[in-house]
Amino acid sequence: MSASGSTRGAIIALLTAACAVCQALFPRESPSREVKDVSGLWSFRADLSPDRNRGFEHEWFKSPLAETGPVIDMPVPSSYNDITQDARIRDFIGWVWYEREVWVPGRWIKDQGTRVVLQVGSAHYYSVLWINGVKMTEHEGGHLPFEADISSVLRQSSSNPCRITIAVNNTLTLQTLPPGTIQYMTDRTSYPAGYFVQNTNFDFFNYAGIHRSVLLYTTPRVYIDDITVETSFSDNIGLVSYNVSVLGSSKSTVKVTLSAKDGRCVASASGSRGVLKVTDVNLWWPYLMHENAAYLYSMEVQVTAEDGQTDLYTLSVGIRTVKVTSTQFLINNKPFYFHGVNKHEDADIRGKGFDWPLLVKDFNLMKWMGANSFRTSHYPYAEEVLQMADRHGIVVIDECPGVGIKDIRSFGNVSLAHHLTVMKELVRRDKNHPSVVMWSVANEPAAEMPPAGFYFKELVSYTKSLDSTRPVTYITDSNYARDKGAPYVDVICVNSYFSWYHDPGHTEVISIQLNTQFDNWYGKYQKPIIQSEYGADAVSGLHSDPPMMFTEEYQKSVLQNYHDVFDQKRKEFVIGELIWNFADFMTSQNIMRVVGNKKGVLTRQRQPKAAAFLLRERYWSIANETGVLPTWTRYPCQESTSGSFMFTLYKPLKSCWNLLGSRSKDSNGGFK
Ligand code: GCB
Repeated sequence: MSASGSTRGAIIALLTAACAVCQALFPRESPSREVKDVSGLWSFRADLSPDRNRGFEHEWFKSPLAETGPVIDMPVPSSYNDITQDARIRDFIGWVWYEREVWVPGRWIKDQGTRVVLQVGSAHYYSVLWINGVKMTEHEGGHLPFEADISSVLRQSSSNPCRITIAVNNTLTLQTLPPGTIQYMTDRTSYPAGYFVQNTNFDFFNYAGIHRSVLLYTTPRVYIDDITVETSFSDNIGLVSYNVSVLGSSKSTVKVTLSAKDGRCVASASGSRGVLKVTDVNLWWPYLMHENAAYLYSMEVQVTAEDGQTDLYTLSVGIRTVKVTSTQFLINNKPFYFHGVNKHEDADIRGKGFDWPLLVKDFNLMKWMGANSFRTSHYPYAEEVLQMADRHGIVVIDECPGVGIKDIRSFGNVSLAHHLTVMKELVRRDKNHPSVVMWSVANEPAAEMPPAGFYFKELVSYTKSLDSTRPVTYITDSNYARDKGAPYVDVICVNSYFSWYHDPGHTEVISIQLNTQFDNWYGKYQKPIIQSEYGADAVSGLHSDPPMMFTEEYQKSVLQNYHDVFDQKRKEFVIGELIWNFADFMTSQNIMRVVGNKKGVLTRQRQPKAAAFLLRERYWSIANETGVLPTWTRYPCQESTSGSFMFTLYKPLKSCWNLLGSRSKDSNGGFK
C-alpha cells in the first residue's frame, strides 16, 4: 500500500466508530414519538480553578450542582458569555457546568417498549453528558447535535426527577475545528501565575455554552434511525429514491407514502429502499425563480415491528436537481445565480443561542432584500434554519466549522480524521434539505501549504462519497496558482477585500483587481466562480462625501465597484455574489475591530445601513432579469380588508409587469 493509501486506511478506520452519538433525524412528534423540550433556566457554574479541572476531580456530576458550590441562572439555549456582568465569564476558557432537573413522564419509564433519548442541539465545543450522575456520552464539536439513549438509566434510578448534567469546554487546539492554540504567558514580570489566552485564526467571538435546545424524545424500541432521500425528475415525473435505516430489529416492515400539499397521496411503496414516482411533479424551486417556489411534499415513513408496534416519522421532501457545468450552476436544469448573503449565528445578549424571533426576522430581511441564498459561514447553523430555508426557497451553501486552518500542524491525520467525522455528522443531519445545494468543507484555509493537497483531496472525495448529489467546495483566499485544494472542488469560491485590506481607501483599484482575480481563476480551472465574500466595514451613522473608510458611503462605493465587474462576469462564468456580511457581528477584542466586525449591511440589531438598500435594489433587479417577477414575488405581502392578498408595490418592478404576459412557462412550471 502506498503511504497515502495506508494513511487513508488508518483515517477511515478511525471513522468507523463515528456518529454513534450524532443525530440523523430532527426530533419530531408523531403518533409514535413524543418530544419534551427541557431548555429554559439551568444551573450554571464555571470551573474557575487554575487547571479548570476541579469539577472532574470533585465529581460535580454526582450530586446537585448547587451542593458543589455557588451556581447562577443560565438560559438554554444561549451563549453564556454575555449573560452576566462578569468579564471572567465573558472571556472564560475551560469547563463550565450546566445542570437541570426535569420530570420525565411516568408512562415513558413504565413502558419498557419506549426508548427515551436526550438530544443536545449543539454545545460549544466539547461536551460530556451525565444523567443522574451516570455518564451517557461525550461529543466533540460545536454546531452539530448529539444524543444518547437514556432509557435504561432512567429505569434504573429511583431518583425522580431526572438530573441532567452537561459539562462543556470551549478550549480550541490545533486539532479541533475550528483550530486554536492555548498560549501560556510565563513571564512573571508581565503576567500573573497560570495566565493563559486562547488564540484563534477566525474573525468571530468564540461564543460558548449550550447553543441550541435540549430535548427529550421517545421512539418505540424498533425505530426509524435514518432516512435518506435523493431526488430527480424526467419530464413531468418526479423521482424520489429513499433508503430507510431501522434499528432495534432485523425483521420489520417499512411503508412509505408521499403526499402533496393538499394531503393527496401521490406515491407509495413498501420496503426499506425504493423509488417513488410522482406524476405532474411540483419541483422545489428557489425563491424568486418560480411562481410556486419551495414546494414541499410530505413523506410518511411507517415501520412495523414483529410485535405489531409501529414507528412513524414524517419528512418534508423537495424534489429538485443540482448540477454544475464549467460556467453555470443549474437547479432543475435552469441557471441559478446566487445573489445572497453570508451570515453568522450572532446577536446581542444570546450570542450564538438559537432564537426564533431572530430567525424569522432574518428570513424576512433576506426576502425583503431579494436575497435568494446564504452561506452558513463559518459552521453549521441550527437545523430549524434549514427547515425555514426549505419552506421559503432560500438556497444554502452548508459550511462545516473548518475555519482558520492556518497552522501546518492542523493538516495532520488527527485533524483530518476529525474533519471527516464532522462532515459525516453534517451530511447525516442535512442531506435531506432541498435548500442545501452545496457543501463547503472549509473557509480560507492555508491552501498553499504542502499538505493541503492531500488534505483537501481526501476531504472532498470523502464528502462526495457521503453524498454524490451535491457539489463540494471550500472558500479560498489563496493565490490561484498556488492553491493546492482547488483542483478537487466543483465550484471556485473566492473571498477578496480590494480597497479594504489592500489599497485601503482606493476603490478605483477594485475593477482592475477583481477582473484579474476572475480571469486568473477561470483561466486556470474553467470552473464556475462565486464571489463568496466581499465588503467593507461601515459604522452605522458615520457619513462622509467623498467617501472615507468606515462610513456608509464608502461601504456603498465598494459594493458598487464590485457590482460593475460582477455584471460583466456573470455573463460568462461568475455564478454568484454573497455579501460579507448580512449583519454586524461580535469578534474578539483587537485593534482591527470596533466592538465587533462592522461589515454588515444591517447593524447587529438588524437595522439597515445605506448598503442594504443598494443591495435590495440590485438583488430585485437581478431576480427580475432571470425569471420575471409576477405579483406573487413582491414582498412583504399584506392581507387586504377585502380578504384577498394585496402586495406592497416595489417600484423597480412596476415597469416590468407588462413583460409578464410575454413569458411562457416550461413543462415544470419554470420560466423559459
Ligand atoms: C474573511 C473571513 C471572515 C471575516 C472577513 C473580514 O475573509 O472569511 O470570517 O470576518 O474576512 O471581515 O475580515
